[in-house]
Amino acid sequence: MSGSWEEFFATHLPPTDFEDNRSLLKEFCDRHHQQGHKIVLVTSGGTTVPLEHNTVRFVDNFSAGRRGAASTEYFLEHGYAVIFMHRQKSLEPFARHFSGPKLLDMLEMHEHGNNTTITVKQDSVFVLAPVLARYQAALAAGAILHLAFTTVSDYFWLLRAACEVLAKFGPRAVLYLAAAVSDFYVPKDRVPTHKIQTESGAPVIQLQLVPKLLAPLVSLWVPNAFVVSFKLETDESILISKAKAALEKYKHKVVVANMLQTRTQRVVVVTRELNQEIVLTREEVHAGMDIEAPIVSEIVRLHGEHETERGAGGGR
Ligand code: PAZ
Repeated sequence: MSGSWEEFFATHLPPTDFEDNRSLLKEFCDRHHQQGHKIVLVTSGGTTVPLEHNTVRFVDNFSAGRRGAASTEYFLEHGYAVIFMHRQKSLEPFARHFSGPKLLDMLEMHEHGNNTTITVKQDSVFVLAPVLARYQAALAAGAILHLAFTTVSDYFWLLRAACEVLAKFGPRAVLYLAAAVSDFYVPKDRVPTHKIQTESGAPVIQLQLVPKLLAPLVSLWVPNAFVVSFKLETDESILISKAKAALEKYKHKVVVANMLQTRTQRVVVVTRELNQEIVLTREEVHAGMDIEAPIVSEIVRLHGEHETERGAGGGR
């Protein structure tokens, strides 16, 4: 039991907004289940590992949440209901197109005496309008649920709660686990309550391995769902062997393998049968094309095959 996922849940309290999120998940999933929709859980962004309970410092990682935010938009286009489970303040679908000053640059202000109006610059309308239309359509259809996490423990609790409500979708559910979840954490009993002080010198912080939730997720929580995990490496020579080893170990369907530096231009979709490379050309990169469009198309195709294998309509 030591170091196991059961121990992790037994020793870490759920986040304070957990019950609210559980209700939102239940309402969202019940509605889409009744309507016979396909559903995908997209996880996105990095997790933190707090070094203090009253957290001033934490261990974090590079993930911006671009993969999850962009993929969500493409799953919506393919008609899926999407649970977008993301790191607080990471990129979000639709809004990602206007991060930083981009949105402000599209606006102009007009002063008329005491009245001020703000309009979109004429040459920005063609950029803003299609994104706004897709955003409003997703909202009007109630097709997207946003849930936020920060720490690795928050992520664990939310992921398990999402699986509880997704199980009834059987093979109609996709889990697209693009978040960069920390592999290490500081066990709760070794996290000091208050800000670590400098007087006693540099702290020695012993990290422990995070239990791999993919094991219970695939075998116990959502055994019929179509599970896609992601594998990030910085050494190309081990990328595909690690992806294959994950498929072998956890027995899920697909690993999307990517390298840190080239993750927006090249991925390999690894299944038991095939390694399929998806690469954007230089022109496509310059034109601002998202690699997530072809990734999601391929996942949707493979999900269709999975549904057929497991019996269409299963879990309804
Ligand atoms: O979030 P982002 O768009 O900056 O990066 C995406 C990614 C590299 C985090 C994702 O594609 C991925 O590989 N996630 C899993 C990382 C891992 O645990 O190996």
